Formats: sequence, C-alpha cells, structure tokens
Amino acid sequence: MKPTTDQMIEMLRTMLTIRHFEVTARTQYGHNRDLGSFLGALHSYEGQEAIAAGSCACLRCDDYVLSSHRGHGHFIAKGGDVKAMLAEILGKESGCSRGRGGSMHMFDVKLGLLGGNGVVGGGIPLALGPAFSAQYRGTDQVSAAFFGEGASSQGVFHEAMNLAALWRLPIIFMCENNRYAVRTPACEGVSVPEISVRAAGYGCPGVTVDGNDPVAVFEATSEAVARARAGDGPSLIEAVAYRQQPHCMVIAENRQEAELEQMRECDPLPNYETRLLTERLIDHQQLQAMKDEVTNLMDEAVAYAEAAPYPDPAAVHDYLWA
Ligand SMILES: Cc1ncc(C[n+]2csc(CCOP(=O)(O)OP(=O)(O)O)c2C)c(N)n1
Repeated sequence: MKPTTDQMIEMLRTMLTIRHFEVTARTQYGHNRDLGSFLGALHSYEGQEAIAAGSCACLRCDDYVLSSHRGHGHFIAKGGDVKAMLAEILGKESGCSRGRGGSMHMFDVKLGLLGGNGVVGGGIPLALGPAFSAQYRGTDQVSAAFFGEGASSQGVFHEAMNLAALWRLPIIFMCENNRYAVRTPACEGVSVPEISVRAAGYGCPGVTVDGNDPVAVFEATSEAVARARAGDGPSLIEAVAYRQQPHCMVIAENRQEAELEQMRECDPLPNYETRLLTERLIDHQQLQAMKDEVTNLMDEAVAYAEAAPYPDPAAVHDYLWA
C-alpha cells in the first residue's frame, strides 16, 4: 500500500524529530560525561530515520515494538515522549525507566513499546510473546522486532523465525542493515549478500528495500502488516541504510573519510525533504514551521531533563527482584 499525503508528511516530521533528538542526545551526553556523570553507552540512529518512520507509520498504537540497542528512533516513531527519553539517557528519575535503564532501555507499555535491549538480538525472540498473546486472544495486533544485520546471524534470530513461521505468528522481523556491526562490515560477518533471503529457510516472505526511503519502507511494511493481521504469519524485511555516527559514543570512527562523504550524499533526511518539496506536498514555509516545532520540542526536552532530579540513592535496590 502507498502512504497517503498526510502519512508522507508525518513521516518527514518523525524523521526530523529523530534526527534532532539524536543530535541533542549526543550533545547532552558529551556535556554530562564531561561533568563526570556516569552514563551507559549511547548508540545513535542518525542515518536510519527512514526505517523507523516508514515502518512505524504502518503500526497502530496497540501494536507492539521490540527494539534494539539502537532504539531511540523506534521510540519516537511509535509516539514515545522525547522528554522522558532524554531524561532516561541522563539517568534521571523522570526518565521512562526511572533513570535505571539508560539509552538502551526505553519502555512505554501503553504505546506497546516493550523495550530496547543491550543483548544483540535479544528483542527478536521476545517479540514472539506479544505476537502469540495477540493470536491467542484473537486480536489482530502485530508485533515488530527491530534488529541489525549483525543480529541476524545470532542463533535466536533463526530460532525465532522458525517458531514464528511454524505458528504463523503476527510478526514483522525488521532487519536494519546499516552495513556494519561495530567495526565489522556486513560482507565480512554475514554469509549472504541480502539478509532477506534468510526468510526462505523458514518458508516466509523476505524482501530487501531501500532503508533511506521511508516510502519504500512503508510499502513493504504495510504489506507485511496486512499479512500478519490476516493470520498469514511473519515476514522479514531488510531495510538497507547507513549508520552515520560511530558505533556508539565511546568508540572512535574507523571508516574512511571518502566512504563517509559518499554516505552523506545518500542522507535520507535532506533527500526526503527535497522529494516532498519537489512533489509539492509541502512548501518551504511549512517545512520551516515543522523544523521550528521540532527545535522547540528539543529545547523543552533539554530543560526538562536537566531540571529533573536523579534517583534517590536510598532507592538503589528498588525494582530489583531478589
Ligand atoms: C549477545 C551480544 N554480543 C555482542 C554484543 C556487543 N555488541 C554490541 S552492539 C554489537 C553490534 C551489533 O551489530 P548489528 O546487530 O548489526 O546492529 P548495529 O549496532 O549495527 O545497529 C555488538 C557485537 C552484545 N551487546 N550482545
């Protein structure tokens, strides 16, 4: 299915919000580390915005998302609160995991956001739980698991694909091929040139799409969602994009400048802005107004997260299972 004009414009808003959030989060992260705060790893989603925006535009509020370690974009695209996310990254009590989880543990159960995961591939088998629940309860909800191409070589990916296909669970396996797993290029770590061919081993459809194009991602995901809602089981989508920042904020860049330069030319955000302007779906004034709204939202999030208190040290044992 093709997105409507409103959906195309909303996808741009989502992409802009993700990009601005990531730049804000990186800046705040660096600033707070300089101040001596202890913060967990932060993995930037810059460059992959079209994947979250295009796929989550096909999901309903009551659908489920299992995220990865690189999950800020999924949280925003599913409707999560950026203030609570930034507060979480800074370890504050008003963060969405009460400051105990950090960047890789964004939850909002009422939005079906069932968390990121520090274990590579860890969210993939977890996505089967809500999918089975939806099937058992007879609803038409779907569950989407986001993971990298590196995770698609983990054993759990293959076990999860097998069981999901066997039980015809309503799942979208969304592989975000950003070309690298830390410093290992996909061609040195993955046995197949296209991750989507792995679906054939489990008897379900697999497709590779341009992950720099939110419309391509939307079209593939809407087909997979329709299939899942109709009881026809899981699908695997590989969306190919490029990670723009180093693997995480504490690992130095190792890619060649020429490669990074080439990547900037395929930057999904300015390309999509140009497309919407050229197709006259928005004008320059509307685009600027959207950017201003996003800038204001980030300013509010920074003020909120900075002012928020840290958890009480006396509460260090709270929320732990003995
Ligand atoms: C089970 C496990 N093995 C190794 C790691 C260390 N690690 C963190 S991220 C990462 C690379 C993951 O690559 P990919 O799945 O392609 O996701 P990307 O980081 O590219 O988004 C690795 C090996 C981990 N966190 N968990």
